[in-house]
Amino acid sequence: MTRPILHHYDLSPFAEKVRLAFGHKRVEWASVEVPIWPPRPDMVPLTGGYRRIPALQIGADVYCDTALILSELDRRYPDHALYPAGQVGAVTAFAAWADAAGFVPAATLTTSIIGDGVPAEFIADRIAFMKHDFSLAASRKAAPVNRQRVTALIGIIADMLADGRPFLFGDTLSAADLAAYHPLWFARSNGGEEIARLIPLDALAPWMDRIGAIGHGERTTLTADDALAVARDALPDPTEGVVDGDPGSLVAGDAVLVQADQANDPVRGTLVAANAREIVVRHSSDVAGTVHVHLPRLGYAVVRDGDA
Ligand SMILES: N[C@@H](CCC(=O)N[C@@H](CS)C(=O)NCC(=O)O)C(=O)O
Repeated sequence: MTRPILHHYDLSPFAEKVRLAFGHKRVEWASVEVPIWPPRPDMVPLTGGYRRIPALQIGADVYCDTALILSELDRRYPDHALYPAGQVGAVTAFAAWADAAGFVPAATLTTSIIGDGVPAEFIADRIAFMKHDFSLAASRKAAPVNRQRVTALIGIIADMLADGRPFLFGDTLSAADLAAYHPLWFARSNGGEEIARLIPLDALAPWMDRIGAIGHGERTTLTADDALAVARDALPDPTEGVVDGDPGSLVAGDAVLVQADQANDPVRGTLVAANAREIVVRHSSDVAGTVHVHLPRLGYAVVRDGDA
């Protein structure tokens, strides 16, 4: 099977979800290190404009957003399912909520401690892209509100684990655990001892340690140039299973723009297929050749290019 390639940086909480998924499924993968702030000239030709981290490349297919990346990993490596049978909907909905609830509050509590060491370029980029200020001063000012938000997340996780179950949805790890875990992982790994004052994690420590112990599977390193060559030398997989049935009445062959609800990094290309779970767009460039860019349906809208 073609080796999956993860475009990411080590500090990325969302990428940690996928690295742990590789560990859980015992998958061999290749790591392409991406700069922590753009420009990302070697990644964007593969994603058609999506700039966020991580992106998963398998040959000439590129999967954006961890929600879809994890379900694609389940499709290709069904053992140790992250969306367990009978719980797919509940896990998907919980994970979408936890991703949104935890990431910015936990990251901003962390920068309220370490913000002085954060490069000015990073702060300026995230203000422009996310309209969010990670500077020390702004993070400290926002700390009381972010503590409340993270406390709510921790309370829900604690409630779910209260009956002694090892993972949020039962005996096995699911995408729900990874979504609830990654913001707390980032805070615990980067916030030093002081983070315990802002985010009391003691009650969740056994659950977090259980997840951390999964590790990242077998990781090798690949250059960005080599990843582009992999895409150029491959053909996208047939899109069987993703039937032509877009609820917005678009059809395969239309020039489209796929826009996230919560971020401004639209993907441009030609619609290949779309259904209730996934949108597939063809994108071509000299450096990457023709790729299929896959995005989740939940949280994204596809419109005719020019109508946006
Ligand atoms: N919904 C996306 C969110 C990804 C995301 O926001 N990732 C962060 C890094 S952890 C990011 O891309 N930040 C801006 C950037 O690096 O350009 C997912 O699940 O993959």
